[in-house]
Amino acid sequence: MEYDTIRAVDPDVADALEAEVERERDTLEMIASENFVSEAVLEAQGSTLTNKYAEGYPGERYYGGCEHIDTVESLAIERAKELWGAEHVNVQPHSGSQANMGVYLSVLEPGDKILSLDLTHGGHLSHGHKVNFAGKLYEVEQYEVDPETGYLDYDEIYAHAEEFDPDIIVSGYSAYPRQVEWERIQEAADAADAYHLADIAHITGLVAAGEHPSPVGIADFVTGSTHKTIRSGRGGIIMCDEEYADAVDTAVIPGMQGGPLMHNIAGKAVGFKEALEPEFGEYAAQTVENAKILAQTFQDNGFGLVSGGTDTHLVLVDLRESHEDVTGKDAEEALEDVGIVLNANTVPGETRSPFVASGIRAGTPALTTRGFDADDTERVGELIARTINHIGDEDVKAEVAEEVQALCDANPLYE
Ligand code: DSN
Repeated sequence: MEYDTIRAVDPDVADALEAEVERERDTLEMIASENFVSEAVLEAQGSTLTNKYAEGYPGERYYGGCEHIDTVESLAIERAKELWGAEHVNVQPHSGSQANMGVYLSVLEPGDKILSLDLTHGGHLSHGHKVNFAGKLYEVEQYEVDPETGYLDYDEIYAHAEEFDPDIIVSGYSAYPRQVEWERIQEAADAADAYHLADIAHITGLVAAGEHPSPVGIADFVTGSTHKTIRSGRGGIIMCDEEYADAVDTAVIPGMQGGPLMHNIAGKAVGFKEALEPEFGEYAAQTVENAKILAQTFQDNGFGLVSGGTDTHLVLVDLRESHEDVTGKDAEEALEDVGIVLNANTVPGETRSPFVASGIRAGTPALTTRGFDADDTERVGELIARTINHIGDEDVKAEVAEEVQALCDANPLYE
């Protein structure tokens, strides 16, 4: 069999792949859930493991020829245990949403009750939004952040849990800039005799590095994405105590997924090895420091922030406080025009549609991976503020775009 390059086989896709590398190089990537994996992780994900079916788990597969697959999956599991300290780990979920589905299927019946944070307050679709499987299969009530402070109101969550009597409480969020007090959520779960799922999708890397307190050992289940702050192969992960191991593993396969994406699991194994190196701790600390600098720069430029700042890798700007007529979408588009990529985001008390939204969410994981330090990040914050303050001004747009390119050139990516 002869092999050809993508360029030879499919120039259209080759063009798009090359254009994407250029786009990643020449823009400031500030979507809080994105990151840049190493070339070693890319190599693992592009490997022949994509060819292999391996339903089952290491040592117990439904297919032959799994000896190398077993090595890779076992390494991913052992490294994950070392990173997060969990008793049991399942690295097969195809995504963070799939990880949450695996947990629900392991301990809930259709019609059971979920208590989770509202999407517009920082939650996630898979925590029970009505358009999502979780909202269709289960009875869901949602808590909100305190409208005055933007912080979680743990007393309110406790009272809500006592009243609603949920079967599971979901903590862990997609747009919450503050540290989560896992014990306080656990108290509410205990009061309702409910399970507690902590979804650390966004902060897997921060938790592994000790930059955010860990819910492992507090919550019954911890789920995450493996390509966000932890910067490994794409997908999801479930962690739990040994007592739930069989229920979780059975829920994932045969309960919900077929063959594991072994090329992605190889990427997880490689990324987890990288995250066990001391440099990863420095990276995670710099990611949080950069987010704090970004928050301060926004505030110095008159922008309002949900919760007034950040403890994590992301900042949530409430544009209503400074720019009544600029929507999140307006800001997202103006920023993309100058080469700064982030997303419009709903904010607590949102009155616009989620496609338009009144806020923007900005994250520092990807910029920090490419080497952005405190000074670079302050400059980025100023460029964002300048762009939003001068939407429609072509001179400002050209000046900012030039500075964005200079920052990208000074911090090269995938050379
Ligand atoms: N899409 C992710 C995020 O941006 O937060 C969540 O799945």
